[in-house]
This record gives sequence, C-alpha cells and structure tokens, in this order.
Amino acid sequence: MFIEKQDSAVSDAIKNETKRQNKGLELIASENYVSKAVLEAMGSVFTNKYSEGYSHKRYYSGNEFVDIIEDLAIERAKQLFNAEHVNVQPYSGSPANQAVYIAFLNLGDKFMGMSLAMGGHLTHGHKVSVSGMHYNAIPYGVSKETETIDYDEIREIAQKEKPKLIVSGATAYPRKIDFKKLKEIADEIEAVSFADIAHIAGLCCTGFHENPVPFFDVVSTTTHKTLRGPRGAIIMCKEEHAQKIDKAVFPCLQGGPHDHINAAKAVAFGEALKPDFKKYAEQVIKNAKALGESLQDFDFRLVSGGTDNHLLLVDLTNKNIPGKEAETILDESGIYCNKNMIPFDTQSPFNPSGIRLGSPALTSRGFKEDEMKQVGEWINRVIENKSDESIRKKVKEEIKELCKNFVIY
Ligand code: DSN
Repeated sequence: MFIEKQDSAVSDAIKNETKRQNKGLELIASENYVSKAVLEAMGSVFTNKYSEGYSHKRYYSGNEFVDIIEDLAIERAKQLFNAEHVNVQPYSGSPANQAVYIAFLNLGDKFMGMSLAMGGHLTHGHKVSVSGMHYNAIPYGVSKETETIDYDEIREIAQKEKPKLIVSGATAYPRKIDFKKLKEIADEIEAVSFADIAHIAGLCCTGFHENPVPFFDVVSTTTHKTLRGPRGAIIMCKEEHAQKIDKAVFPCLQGGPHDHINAAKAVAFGEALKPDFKKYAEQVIKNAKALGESLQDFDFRLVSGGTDNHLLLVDLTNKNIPGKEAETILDESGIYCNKNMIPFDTQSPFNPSGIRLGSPALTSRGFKEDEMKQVGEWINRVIENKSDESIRKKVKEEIKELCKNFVIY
C-alpha cells in the first residue's frame, strides 16, 4: 500500500481498524460492511472531480464519466425503490433531511416527527438540531402500554396542530411502521408525507418492510445501513416535487457532489438489485429475531417484546446495569453496540436504561441463527459477570476464534 510508506500514522490506524472490525462483533444497528467493489469505487479517481449541477448540466467541464455514474446510481435507485425521481447527491442523512425541509417548509413552519427519546432521529425536530431550531417541531412517540407507534395519537395531534409536513421513520424502533396509515393521516390534513427510511431501506427495497416510496411525497434514506452501500444518502420523490428537491440539495444546501461516493452508490444499488441481496435482507430479520429470542431466554426485556426488523432495543433495568456501563463492558469484550434511551426512560441520554443491537453487519459476515444465539449467550455472560474482567477477556478470545470463520476483508 502506498499509504504505508508515506504516512505510517494513518496507515497503522487503518490496519488496526481493519483488525478491530475482523476480530469483534459489530452490533451497532446502523453499521454494515460494504463489498470490496464498493470500497474500490469510494477510493477511486472520482474523488478528484468537481461536478456542481446535475447530470448533463454541469458548471465545470470534464464530466462525461461523472454523468455516467450519476445516471447509473439514479436509474438503479429508481428500479430498487420504484421511485419516480431520485436525487443521489446528498452527502449524508442529516443534510438529506434538511434539504427536504428546505424544499417544503418556510422558517417557523410546523411539522411533526417522532421524538429522539422515543426512537426518532435528531433531524426529526430535536431542539439541538437545525430541524428543531428553524422550524416549529411537534413530537410524537409510542404508546406506554405497547411501546409501539400509536397511530390514533398521531392522528389526534395532527388534526389539532395541522403541521405542514409529517416525517415518519426511526432509528431505534424494532417494529414495522405502517406507512399507509401515516400517509392517510397526512392526507387528511393536506400535509406533506415524508418518510426517512434510513434504517430499514434494505428491507423496504426487498419487500420485507412496506416501501413508502411509491405513495409518499418524499422519502430520504442513508445508503450505508441495511442498504450496505457507502456513507451517503439519497432523496426519492414524486415527479411533481423533483425540481423543488433538486434545487434544495443544490445550490441551496450543498456544493459539488461527492462523485466517488456516488460511484459507490451505483455499485451498491447494483448489488442490492441482485437476488442475493433479498436473501441477505431476509436473513437480517431472522438473525435479529434469533438474537432477541436468545436474550429473552436469559431474561432480558426487549422493548415492545421483540422485533420485526433488523434491531432490538434492550431494557436493562432488571439487570441492574446502566446502558453506558453495558456498552463499555461489551466493548471490552469485543462486542460493539450503543447505549440507547428506551421509551419513557427515566435516565439521561448520556446514561440511558438500554442498549440497541442490530443484525445487519453480522449478517453480512455470514452469521446465521446459531451464531446469533451464541452472541446472545456472550452478551448475557458479560453482563451477568459485570465486575469480572476475566470473563470479558475469555469472551473476547472466544469471539476472535469464531470470527476466524467469518472473515470480512
Ligand atoms: N447515527 C445513526 C444511528 O445510529 O441510528 C442515525 O443517524
């Protein structure tokens, strides 16, 4: 590698990160492993290019090959999600969502989104995000009894508040989202229907979760979670909104697109169109369920009682361990996950009552139900023996051994 000779500090960090990824268990629900082809496209010469504007209408010369990759990414995304219009230029999920608000809202306008504390996302109206600062964000959540989305409550709030836009989608919600119902609620008050499917995009495009793209006004998604592409995002919308969305992305919010990333998006969408990706998505759900069942056998409480998708939210209250400590001791054992608020959490976001676990990355490695059950056993052993450092060392070794059979790169 050239970098090894030129810059050992960065090169060593890359090597160590590769080792860490190979030896440990990635359970962060928003992470995944891209293919070597996607990695190659990201590290390609397209990083050298400026191409402000859109395909065949650029501000600089020399864009004939950039146009090819951007057109490919658009066409493949359209086919994957059955979309009328696609903008592949958003740098990532947060700017993609900001572009949607810019397209449809004026400063101070009212919109509704799921609160972060209940499983939503910062960009769905949290007060520390520009979405909550520039607009009047009205939150909705889940029912206290079922810990699932309460559509009647959303309808009630929507009828009372009359927001101009309703955003649906979540980052820590283990159940299916009824997009048809949310569309009905938005239609009743003539609000813009906007879905952020970042977490579940790989399930939506393969039929394992309802796909809102054909009937929602606008849908955003990151490309690096269940979709298993490069770090980035896209926005899909009805043809009637195409111009508004494109203008909001460029020139309103962003400058030149990241062409190397868009090349990688095209490659990833090509992979997602293949039959193997459907099998992958199906296994992601089976693996999340298997992990959930294993944890339940060890008396862990799962928020809402289980999962329909790629993630689990685990309430650690009965295990007498705060989320932060659980995250730390699991990390020390080679198990990577994140502390997470549970609905109606009485603790702070910095040390909440739960952890979030996801199956997309381990499924990409080739894990099946049996391995996921073993992962549940390891999590239990580490948490049950939280003051015993030797258990963490032992688990880390056992994980390393298993991972030798599931090499990533
Ligand atoms: N940070 C992402 C997640 O972990 O869900 C969302 O942006």
